[in-house]
Amino acid sequence: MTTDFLKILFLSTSVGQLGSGLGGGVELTVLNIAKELHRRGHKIAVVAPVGSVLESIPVIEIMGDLQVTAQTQDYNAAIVMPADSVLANMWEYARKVQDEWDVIVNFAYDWLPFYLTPFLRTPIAHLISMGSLSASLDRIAGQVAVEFPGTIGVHTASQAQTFAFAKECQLLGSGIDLSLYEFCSQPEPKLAWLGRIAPEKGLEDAVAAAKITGIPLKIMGKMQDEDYWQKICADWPDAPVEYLGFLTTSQMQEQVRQCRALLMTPRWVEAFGNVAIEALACGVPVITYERGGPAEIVRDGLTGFLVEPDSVNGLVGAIARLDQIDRSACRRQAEVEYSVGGLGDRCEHWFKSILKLS
Ligand code: HBI
Repeated sequence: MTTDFLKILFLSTSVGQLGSGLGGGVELTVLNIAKELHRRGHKIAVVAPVGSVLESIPVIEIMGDLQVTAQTQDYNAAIVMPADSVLANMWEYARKVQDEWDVIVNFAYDWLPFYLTPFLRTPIAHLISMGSLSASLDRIAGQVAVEFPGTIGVHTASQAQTFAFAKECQLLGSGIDLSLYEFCSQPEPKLAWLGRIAPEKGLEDAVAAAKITGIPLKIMGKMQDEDYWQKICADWPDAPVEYLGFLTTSQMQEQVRQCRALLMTPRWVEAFGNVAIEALACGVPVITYERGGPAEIVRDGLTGFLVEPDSVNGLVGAIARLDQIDRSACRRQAEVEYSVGGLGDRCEHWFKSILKLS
């Protein structure tokens, strides 16, 4: 192995095909890290469920049944492995080809990849994409954090703090290709909400704020929990909201850039909140509950507002103060702190430290 160029095998999330939106922020993270490291000359391949697409990055498609999503399970639920588990099949493939790769990077938030770590020869880097959700993952990841120091990566300090092994975690932040997001200085009188339509994202609060302020809310993201969406529509029949679907990055930013602000209403400790930096990159201020990753991203009063968690009135109060925000400061923060180049630097350093090359 030359220390300049690494051969890196990515193992994707196991809950959906890359490109389906079921993998939430991890899909964008896998794409951005893979593209940036490939651009730098590293050899990259991504192992993912069949049907996955990742622009020009080579994808090894694996058959099998998708994993149950961790956030729908109880904290003490037993580990669920479908009979023909795509996750198990992905790791069977990785075990077979491991000697062709310098490092394997796991993006799945599941017990199996952590359990398998001591059984493989090739070093494994685990990028944990959510805060603590299950006793089984907390326990097995804690064992890997002790046995393989430095191999656990997370996005933010508040995400790390949800785990007992917080101090063992590498903080990676996140990053996006800023050239894909066009700055807008003159917004229209509307608000945006982005994310998987699911209970942990607290969409109902953003709908309530739209109803109170009378400002139209544009909702974009994967329709993950239809019943949850139907209940919001039933509870708020005349709120000025419109669901625009699960859009491509280009289509999404075309909509978001025209908005006065992005509302983020996480009920859980959002590990990062890629949608926050996507909005900032368009010059769009972010109004977010002061909880988890987004609270570490938004500069209160400068690039958006931090609001008391679960306070709809707090959202309404922040919306009334949006004229205080200089939209170019939002774009500048994305450029300084959340470029894909910075993310690439942090990942390169992480992988090389695991391989004891730096
Ligand atoms: N659940 N079991 C499981 N495995 C994952 O990889 C996973 C998940 N839930 C959500 C998820 N990944 C991603 O949407 C988030 O990490 C962003």
